[in-house]
Amino acid sequence: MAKKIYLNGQLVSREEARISVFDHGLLYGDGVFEGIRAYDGRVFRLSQHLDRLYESARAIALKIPLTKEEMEKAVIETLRANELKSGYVRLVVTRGEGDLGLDPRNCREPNVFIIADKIELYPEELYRKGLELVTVATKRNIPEAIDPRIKSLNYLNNILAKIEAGLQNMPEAVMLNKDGYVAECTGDNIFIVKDSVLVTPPFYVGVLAGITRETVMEIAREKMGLVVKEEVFTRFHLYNADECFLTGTAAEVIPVVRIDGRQIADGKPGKITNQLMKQFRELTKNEGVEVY
Ligand code: PXG
Repeated sequence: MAKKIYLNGQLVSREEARISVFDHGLLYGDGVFEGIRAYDGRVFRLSQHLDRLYESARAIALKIPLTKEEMEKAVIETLRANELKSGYVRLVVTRGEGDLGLDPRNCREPNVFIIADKIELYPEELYRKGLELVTVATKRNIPEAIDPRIKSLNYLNNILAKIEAGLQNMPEAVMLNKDGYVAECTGDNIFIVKDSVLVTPPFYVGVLAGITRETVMEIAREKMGLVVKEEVFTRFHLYNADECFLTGTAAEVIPVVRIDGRQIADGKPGKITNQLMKQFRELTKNEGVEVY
């Protein structure tokens, strides 16, 4: 359990880490966050996570009261204070305390907090056998309303999709965009493999710019010599894919073997997926900002 929480420049106990009920992060979901992982004393792709955090903040006109360098130090400090070598870091910046009106001009100062804790790993069996997905009726937010590239505290869109999957006893949901193109899952990006080419939806479909997505595209191109395309596709392409997998900070690379009751290829995790899983895990051991 997390012992020390970073809260606005100080490391405090769990009991002391409290935020006002007037914080607009809570009242309106007005804020941004990051989910980051540390592997054996190294923080994976920290600068990419911080870049995304600051871009999300800028998109919602939220000025983070720390420089990126200060934020990087704060993340490392928090991991050290919790004596964690491997784990999960949740970095949150809220609009701060305001009044009972949504106008952010009444919020004087953002609240910044960082939680470092053990990561709840998915059962290893899922990586060997693969996941089953179901397409849900809830569409991914349209970029013209709330751009899914903003990693904001307002996750109701994804939570509704997760609820729908859960009602069907399915572990994860495929979300389409308003035009019916495949977008992403509730907390992971999606890829298909067809004729040895990797395809993932482009940003304009309405997806989060996943750091794991980016890492996997890099591994596929540079280490495996594969062609990777960012192209729109539909459920037809999902059902007829040779392989399918999801990417995300928590899940890393996880195979998908069944979608909407259709078996994908032979129903077993694909060869390229297995190689990517291995290469990804290798990379997490060899790069990252050192904590100790
Ligand atoms: N799409 C969405 C909607 C996400 O929320 C991803 C894709 C994958 O992005 P990364 O950068 O992680 O490869 C996410 C990531 C959590 C949690 O605790 C959520 C995410 C990541 C880590 C933890 O719910 N979402």
